[in-house]
Amino acid sequence: MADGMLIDGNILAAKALARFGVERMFGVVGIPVTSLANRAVSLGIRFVAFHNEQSAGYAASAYGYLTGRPGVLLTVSGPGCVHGLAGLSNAMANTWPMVMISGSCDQEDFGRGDFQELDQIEAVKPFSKFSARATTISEIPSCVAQVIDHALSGRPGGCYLDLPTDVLHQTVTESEAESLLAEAEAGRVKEEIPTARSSQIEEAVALLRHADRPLIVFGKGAAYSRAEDELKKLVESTGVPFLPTPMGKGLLSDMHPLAATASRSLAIGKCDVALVVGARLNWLLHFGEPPKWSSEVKFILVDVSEEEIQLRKPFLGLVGDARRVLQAINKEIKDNPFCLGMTHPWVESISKKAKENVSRMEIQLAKDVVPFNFLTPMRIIRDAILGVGSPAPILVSEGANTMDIGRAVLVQNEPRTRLDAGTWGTMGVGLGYCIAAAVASPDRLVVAVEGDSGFGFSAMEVETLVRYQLPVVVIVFNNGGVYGGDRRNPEEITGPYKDDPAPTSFVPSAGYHTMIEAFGGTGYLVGTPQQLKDALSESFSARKPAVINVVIDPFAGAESGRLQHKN
Ligand SMILES: Cc1ncc(C[n+]2csc(CCOP(=O)(O)OP(=O)(O)O)c2C)c(N)n1
Ligand SMILES: *[C@@H]1O[C@H](CO)[C@@H](O)[C@H](O)[C@H]1NC(C)=O
Ligand SMILES: [Mg+2]
Repeated sequence: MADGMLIDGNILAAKALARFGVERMFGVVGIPVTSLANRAVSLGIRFVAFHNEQSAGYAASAYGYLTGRPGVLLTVSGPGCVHGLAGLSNAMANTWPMVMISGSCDQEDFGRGDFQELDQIEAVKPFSKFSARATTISEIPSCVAQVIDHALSGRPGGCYLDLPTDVLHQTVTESEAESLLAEAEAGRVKEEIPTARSSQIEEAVALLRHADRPLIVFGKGAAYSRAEDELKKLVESTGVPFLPTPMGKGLLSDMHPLAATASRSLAIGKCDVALVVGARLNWLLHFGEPPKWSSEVKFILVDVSEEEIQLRKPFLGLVGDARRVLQAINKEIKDNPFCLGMTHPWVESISKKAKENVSRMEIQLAKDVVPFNFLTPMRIIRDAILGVGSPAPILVSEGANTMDIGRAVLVQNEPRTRLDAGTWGTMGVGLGYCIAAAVASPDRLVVAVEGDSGFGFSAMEVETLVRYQLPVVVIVFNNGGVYGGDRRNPEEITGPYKDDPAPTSFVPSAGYHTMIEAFGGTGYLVGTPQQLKDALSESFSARKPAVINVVIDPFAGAESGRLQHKN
């Protein structure tokens, strides 16, 4: 290319993204970023175009979690940026690496009511860990490098890059571009991940060794750091029972003999030392406090963030990458091993309780209840997923009853195969997560188990599944609304609108399966075990976009699922 050839900001931004390792982008195009998307495609980046930035943002966040590289969301200015905040904030809540890039209005016209004008740097502040604006074209490469690096550094999270329209239209020569890119690359700093001191590792091992009732808890932070092999080594060499958080499920198989998932109450209520790895002591773990936990429990907290340790004030805090800290712990144990054994009273009591809980559950699961309750179809789905074998499908799940019951029944055997509503309990993540999973792991089938309300938040993206022909099967538990049927006492509802449908109710018997048919995908309407089995077996082997609309008794399940005390 001739040295004098000019390239604009869109091209330079695309070049910077490609050069700094971005392989996938998610978004919605329009003025002023359409050309950025097209240029990115020409440079080998796959751009997945969505209907709505919310879903695209959720996809970018999940892609970051699954791959360990930031997922990139591209949006237009103003409303596009605002919709994208859903993804950015969810990435922060889940501590997943993500970069949102938005076009913004002309810098000269800012403050005069320009097209889609918004102070986007201000808007993203509460929802991001770092943001940058390229104020001239020459700043684009270094800004791109910075947002990518910050998203991954320390505790991962969302970052934002603002690209004003005038900057996207400025030009530099090809050779100027090259030197700007090289300079930005040279300026990148490889972050040093802290690792706990060896005295702390020794203390942690001593605590575990001398505990009467030790427990290992791990979450999606451990999954993100790919700590599964070290966790397996630790659990199996010491015989300490373990409890995964919902998205920690699968780091060790749910069917492992030391899994305490089915004796959760006993495990957290009675343990005296808990090694918590890559999981926060937030609401999901009852803040680590009584009455769910013993007031005597000593927490050993392993977290990549020093602030998290300061916030929780554990008995012992180990700052560091989960995998590396576990590596050090395993090394320390190896010199002087200990193992509880399956006949240790603590291990035995955990395993006894778990067996009781599981057999109680299995009796309920074994029944074929029609009209469907939650358990019968969940058992059939569990068996169909297990029938796929390895590599296991990635499970996406959202809803209240549907997600809570699914979490207990569906089995995770491989790491990072579960994506759900997460730390924020966010509804609407479903289709975005499905698309991210399919794009991040093309060898895996993706299966979504969704409440009908949860599904509705992002249902239009079934068209995106069809357009890209992604191997995603979406199963909708259709109980006619949020939590299911209208459970109100009619006498309590008065006033001129008392005959309106309940705020929790949707159109009964909605034909969700026909939505995907409108775009050429396959839809199934099922109400019996055999119909569901047939739909699953056909759609799982076809590996083509499908929606299975499962008719559920609207009065099965509970109001607000498991979280009744929070309602
Ligand atoms: C963004 C967002 N909006 C609203 C809610 C409140 N909410 C919690 S669960 C839920 C839907 C539950 O219904 P459904 O998905 O049909 O599951 P079901 O309990 O019926 O199986 C809603 C709206 C939320 N968690 N997130
Ligand atoms: C029974 O097992 C399920 C998951 O399998 C779990 O959610 C529930 O908390 C367990 N019950 C008790 C009392 O531990
Ligand atoms: Mg529902």
